[in-house]
Amino acid sequence: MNSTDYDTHRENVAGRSDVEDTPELVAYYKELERLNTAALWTVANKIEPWQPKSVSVPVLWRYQGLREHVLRSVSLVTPEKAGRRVIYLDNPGRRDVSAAVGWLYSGLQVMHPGEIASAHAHSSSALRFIMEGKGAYTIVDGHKMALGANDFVLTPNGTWHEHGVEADGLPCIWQDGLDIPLVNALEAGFFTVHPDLHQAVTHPVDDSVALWSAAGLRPHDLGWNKPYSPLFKYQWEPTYEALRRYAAGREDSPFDGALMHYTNPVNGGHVMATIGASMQLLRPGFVGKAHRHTGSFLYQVAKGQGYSIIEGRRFDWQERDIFCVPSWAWHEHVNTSRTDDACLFCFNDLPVMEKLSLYREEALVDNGGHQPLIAA
Ligand code: 1HN
Repeated sequence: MNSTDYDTHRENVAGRSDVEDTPELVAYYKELERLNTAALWTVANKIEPWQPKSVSVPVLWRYQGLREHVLRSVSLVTPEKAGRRVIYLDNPGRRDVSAAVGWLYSGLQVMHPGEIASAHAHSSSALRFIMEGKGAYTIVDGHKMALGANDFVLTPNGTWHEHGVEADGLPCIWQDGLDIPLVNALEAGFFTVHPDLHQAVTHPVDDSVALWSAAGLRPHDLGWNKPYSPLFKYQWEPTYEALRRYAAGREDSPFDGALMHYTNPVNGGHVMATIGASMQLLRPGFVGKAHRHTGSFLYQVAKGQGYSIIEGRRFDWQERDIFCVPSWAWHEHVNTSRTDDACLFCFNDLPVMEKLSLYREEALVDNGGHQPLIAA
């Protein structure tokens, strides 16, 4: 009963539990169970794996195909009835916790011009990455932000937030990312609906960008001691420009090309306490090598086309596709275009892994640093 499928090469070595069932032991286990106890050696190999073995499956969600289903929800439910009109990404290995990968949730939210989704707050941290449309906005604690394609916006833990699309806009779709599965696993989830259902806009539109994203400068007389970034919106144009300059000024990382983290301008750290985010640029023809690390990662293709090999399987992607890399999964990225950059937006649980001292990383050394492909 102790055999596990964790690592067949290293199974049953000295120091690991290896107790065969006998009628006496089975009877003993039953008695222990009645006392709400159990013998550690019956579960030790399972709860102490040699290395992380994610139950999340590598998945590519192709936007083409999914998009029409997301749009169809508009005629089926209203934001008022649904709360949020979202089609979420349901990893086959994580259906029990509604996660897209690991302890991260993600979904595609759609709103039509003139629609508004009411204000609420929760102890989950959330982010949005805008996929298409015109006129989308989010209000966070009275700060309204206008949102365009590839803009990245925060709605941190505890903040009032609501979304809408201006009446003269176009249908909008964005990706939501939340740590709800993690917060639920920690049994720390609270949720409150705003007493007026909507917030007053109490600051100039996009003021967080005006105040907090000046070129390396920080306001003298504005204090900030909250555990998340005071800059709520990271716009695409300056992000892409920064990446291009970064890529031009140095050699690529063999694994990630040019990768930059979105940061809290106050301390240079992650944007929120539990979720980090990055954008990376793969120059034309970039062929990355394989590595693996702890943490769960969801990528959206912000620009370009290529493929990633994840745990020996190739996933071909194009703009707006989303894919996940589970913890400790081998992965390598390739930009198949000879002329254009590819950009991958990513959000992840790195702040959690780092704070808990659980981050580990390893490069693949065999086979020239590339994974052998597993036959489909
Ligand atoms: C939420 O607050 C939003 O604010 C979207 O748009 C998806 C999924 C679960 C819990 C809260 C939003 C969510 C969510």
